[in-house]
Amino acid sequence: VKKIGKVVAGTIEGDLHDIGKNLVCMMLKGAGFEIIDLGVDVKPEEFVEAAKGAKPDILVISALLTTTMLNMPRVIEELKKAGIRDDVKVLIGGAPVSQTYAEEIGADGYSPDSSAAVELARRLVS
Ligand code: B12
Repeated sequence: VKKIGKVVAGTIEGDLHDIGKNLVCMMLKGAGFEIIDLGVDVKPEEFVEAAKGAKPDILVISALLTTTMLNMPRVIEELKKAGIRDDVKVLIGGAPVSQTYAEEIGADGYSPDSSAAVELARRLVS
């Protein structure tokens, strides 16, 4: 499969749920994205370090807890502090997350499931 983009993925700090994130990664890989999976309980600073190092097109951030989704905007703040917010698209998802929340925190996109995530990721890199 021809590579169409690079993704750094992870479940946000404090959260150990990874089934949904893994599904999204598998579907993106199948669609031609290179995946760097940081795993679970990923600190905002770790997302930013990976974004600096690997220079992905998209950060995929998952949260399954209403408490840990509140750590998602910290990734966007840290990207801004590092001066690289405009270099990478931020895609968020997970059961408690919504389109409204994505807009509120300034993410570039939200999808309710892994198939829709692939379509959105394709659009974001095209
Ligand atoms: C499996 C599970 C666990 C497993 C996780 C195993 C693992 N390796 O992931 C274990 C047992 C470890 C666990 C632990 C806990 N859990 Co739990 N867990 C679940 C459960 C049953 C299923 C979640 C799941 O995997 N769903 C299936 C996947 C495929 O769906 P998904 O994650 O939503 O992903 C899809 C979409 O959301 C989307 N998506 C996901 N991520 C992303 C990212 C992007 C960028 C995009 C675009 C899309 C996307 O695509 C996916 C595919 O379609 C849910 C209840 C439920 N029925 O949902 C509770 C649930 C999430 N857990 C809950 C809780 C409370 C906990 C614990 C706090 C329990 C405790 N007291 O210890 C701990 C937290 C541990 C921690 N720090 O994270 C609550 C959360 C409540 C809340 N309001 O926040 C839930 C809702 C159960 C409940 N009804 O109370 N849990």
